[in-house]
Amino acid sequence: MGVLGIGQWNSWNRVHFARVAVERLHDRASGDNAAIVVRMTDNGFEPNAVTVPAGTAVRFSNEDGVAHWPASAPHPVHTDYPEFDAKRGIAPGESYSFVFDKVGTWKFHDHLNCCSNPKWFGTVAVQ
Ligand SMILES: [Cu+2]
Repeated sequence: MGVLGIGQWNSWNRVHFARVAVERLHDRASGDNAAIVVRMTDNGFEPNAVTVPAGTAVRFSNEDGVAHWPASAPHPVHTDYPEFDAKRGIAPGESYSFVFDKVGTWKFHDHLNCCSNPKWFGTVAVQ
């Protein structure tokens, strides 16, 4: 039918919310007060679009096997929001946090894997 049974949905939900809880615990443990986590995995940025209030830290967490470099549009100059630029590749297991103070919709990309694959693009909407 293409529609998830309630059992499957509950199971997905449990896994999803457990993961969010673990990320929040990790933030507290590491002293990083990021409220929002964007994971960098083999699937690209997950999620690839987030909406946050101004003043929110977003943590780009590298859970992939190779380095990634989040930076604002446009490639290669990153002038839309120059401060939003990791300025280096973030190694596997490391993360880059940035506090978004400027209201707007900020496109970003992985500077090291730009720009043929859509999975390495995303947006942060700051309200
Ligand atoms: Cu770039």
